[in-house]
Amino acid sequence: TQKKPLVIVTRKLPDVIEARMDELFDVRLNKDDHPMTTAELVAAVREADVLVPTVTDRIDAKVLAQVGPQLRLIAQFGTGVDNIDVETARRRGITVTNTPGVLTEDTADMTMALILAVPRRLADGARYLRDHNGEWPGWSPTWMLGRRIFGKRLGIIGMGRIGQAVARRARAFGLEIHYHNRKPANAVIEKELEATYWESLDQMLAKVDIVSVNCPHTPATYHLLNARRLKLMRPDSYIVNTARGEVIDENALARALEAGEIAGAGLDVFEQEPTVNPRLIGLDNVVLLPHMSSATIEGRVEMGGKVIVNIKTFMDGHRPPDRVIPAIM
Ligand code: 8YV
Repeated sequence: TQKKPLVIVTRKLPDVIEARMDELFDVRLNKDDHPMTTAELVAAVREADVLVPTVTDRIDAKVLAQVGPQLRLIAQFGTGVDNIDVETARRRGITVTNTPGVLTEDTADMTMALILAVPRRLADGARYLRDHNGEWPGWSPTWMLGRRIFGKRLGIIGMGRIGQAVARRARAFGLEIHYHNRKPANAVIEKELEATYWESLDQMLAKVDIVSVNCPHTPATYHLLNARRLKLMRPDSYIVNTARGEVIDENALARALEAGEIAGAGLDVFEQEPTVNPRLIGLDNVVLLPHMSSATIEGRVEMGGKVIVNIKTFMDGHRPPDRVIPAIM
């Protein structure tokens, strides 16, 4: 019988997934679930046939310079692969896969939750009751007023799977859909969503009430929302980000929020995770979440299932379903 491939998993995965992996592969698990240090990562890539990393593992050119000749596959547990230098991996003959699709709806749900929570001050109200031990002055005509969602304009940056799933939800809440993307979505999608395409992000930003970031982090989207672009947004507008912190210049955003140049923000992702910019913590008009948009039990099990299929298909000598093609810049 063929020797089973050594699969090194960098974080603790759902039990059912670990058990299944154990049957199929010679698997080395990270039982105590600590984020791997660079030294541990280097040791892992020297030995593994397959590495299963997550968003918390930086697999850059330095780490890839140390890989052993047996490493042929990096099967990311996650959809975004901005933690991996995919181009360098390709040049070293290493295939990279990810887990697209299975976290689309969960991420879109959390995006919608933030779109509702920030303008309607959901966290503000909840925090008030908690901080005041359940005591409050009682109803008042002018207390805890937020802004209406219905009828407003939503500007989605990145109309991929997640952007489209956000648009579908937002339509049910009476939002008008606008979007910016490298290219227009196909006609069927545009028609279904009655979405307006903006080739110019600058023009869209000046027009919409809520901006939602749903694009990947790539060299082309790094600090896409920089100080200049944030200034184009209206002072009564909001921004939500469930994609990657790096797409927004976080210091510029904190400044704009402090100055009242933007009304509020809902952020599930940050530039220097797990660190949250301290300037954001102090602001009342922001809702901050610890990167949990895809955090459902169902989603994590399906992500693990995809990782297993990708490894198995690759080991059987076929092209894995979720191979990541390095972007042509
Ligand atoms: C994943 C994510 O859970 O899939 C992504 O891109 O950001 C997450 O929600 C994480 O990446 C796990 O690696």
